Amino acid sequence: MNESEKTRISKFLSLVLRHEPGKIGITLDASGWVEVEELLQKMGASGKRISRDILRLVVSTNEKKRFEFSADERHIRASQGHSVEVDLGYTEKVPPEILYHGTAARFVEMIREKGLLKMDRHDVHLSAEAKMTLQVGARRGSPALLTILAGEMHRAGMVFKQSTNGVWLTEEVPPQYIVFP
Ligand code: HQG
Repeated sequence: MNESEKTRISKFLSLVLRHEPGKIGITLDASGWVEVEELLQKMGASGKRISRDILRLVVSTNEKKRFEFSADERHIRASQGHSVEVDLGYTEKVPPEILYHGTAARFVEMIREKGLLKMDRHDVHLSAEAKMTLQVGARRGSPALLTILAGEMHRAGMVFKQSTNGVWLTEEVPPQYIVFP
C-alpha cells in the first residue's frame, strides 16, 4: 500500500471516528470506541472495504498515532480531535512550562482579542513541539506560532489533559497566557 492510499484511509477514519460516524452508520460509545468488526463491515458496505491487516497497518504507522485499539483489539477509537460528544477519560496532568499552538496568521488578530477558543472541537490543542504545530498552522495558510505559558495557566488553576498520542488539551487559553510572534 502506498503513502497516499494510507493517508486517504487515515482521513476517512478521522472523519467517521471523530466527526461523522453516522456517515457509514456506526455509533461511537460514550468513550469514542466502536467495534473493529462493525467498523470494517460498515466501511465495506459504504464502498470503502479494507481488511483488518490494512487497518492495523494504518493505525500502527500513522505518524501522529491518531487512532488506538483497545487492549484486546476488539475496539478502535480516535485518540483526540473529536467534534462529536465523547468523554475520552483522560485525567488531569501537569503540563510543561511552555507549549505551542500553530495557527494561521490571519487568525492572530482575533486570538489576541479573545484568546484561543476550542471552536468546533472539545478542547484547544497544544503541543510540546514547535515544529509540528507550525505544520498544523500551515494547513490554513501562512502559519503563525503561538507560545503558550502553560505552567502559569496551570498555577492559576486551569486544567490540562494529555491524549494517548501526546496532544495537550485545555478548555481555552486566555490572551494573557499567549506570547505572540
Ligand atoms: C483557530 C490536527 C480565531 C485555531 C492538529 C485553529 C491538532 C481561532 C482553528 C488538531 C481562535 C481551529 C487540531 C479565535 C482558535 N479566533 N481563530 N479566538 N481560537 N482559533 O482544526 O488546533 O491532523 O479545530 O488556531 O495536530 O488547528 O487532525 O484546531 O487554527 O491536534 O490529527 O481556529 O488537528 O491533528 O481549527 O487542529 P482546529 P487545530 P490531526
